[in-house]
Amino acid sequence: MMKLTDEQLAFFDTFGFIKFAGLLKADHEWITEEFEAVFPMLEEKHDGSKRTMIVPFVDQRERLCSLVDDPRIAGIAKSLLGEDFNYMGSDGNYYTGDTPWHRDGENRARRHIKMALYLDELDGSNGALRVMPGTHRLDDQYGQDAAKVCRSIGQLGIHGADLPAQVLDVAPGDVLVFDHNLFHASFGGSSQRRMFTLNLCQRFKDDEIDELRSYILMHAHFRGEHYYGKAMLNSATEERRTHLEQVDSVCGDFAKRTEHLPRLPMRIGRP
Ligand SMILES: O=C(O)CCC(=O)C(=O)O
Repeated sequence: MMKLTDEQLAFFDTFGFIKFAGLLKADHEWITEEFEAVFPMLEEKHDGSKRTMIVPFVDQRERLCSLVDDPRIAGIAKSLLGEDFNYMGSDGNYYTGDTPWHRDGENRARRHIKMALYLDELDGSNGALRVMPGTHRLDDQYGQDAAKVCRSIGQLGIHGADLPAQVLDVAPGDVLVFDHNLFHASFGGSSQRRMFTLNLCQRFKDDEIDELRSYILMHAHFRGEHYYGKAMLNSATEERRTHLEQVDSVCGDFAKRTEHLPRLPMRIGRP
């Protein structure tokens, strides 16, 4: 099982991201094949006019699900989130164009991270992810000031690509990991930029279960009793179950209490 060093942990704590160059290089071929195998489930083909997204993504294919158990991926997750981290879902994308500066969340109670796998070589000129180091520190004055600048960028007359940031150039097989609180964006991408994510977090404490319920509702890929896709649940080992159990139990419980309400659809298709 991979384990992050103290230096890597300090880097992540300080800057809010870390890049693992070449981590899954040997697996790039099958990962790309599996990625492509998910998209035919959509009736509409990606035509480049806007982003095409599938949620939950890795949950659609057993082999992609196995990434949650992979000792490199699980090792990073355990180092950053603890042995009993939660798998919180994933999205798969054919992006078109820019992604403006944003945070994926504002979490104070626990750490939420995203692992992003881009399947093509990218740099600052063609849509590589860029991050604003340190902005994950929500209560730090810098984090607050940076948030104001990012949100008022329209009025400032500055293009997002001109804000100070770290561009994370990627080659196939690299894994990018960042805190959901971190400001991130991408500019100059083509209409065929391929990427998928894994979202993971620390286990919710017993008195935070209402917050978990809200998270599940907000992310709206809860169907019937389950938040996860069939392949994810059916192929789960005991070890993987540790990372699914908290969300799945809340969904089961929630499903019973909301039987009379219409079910939320699985969010498959275009955002
Ligand atoms: O690659 C991109 O355009 C942005 C990715 C992103 O914002 C995300 O995954 O949260």
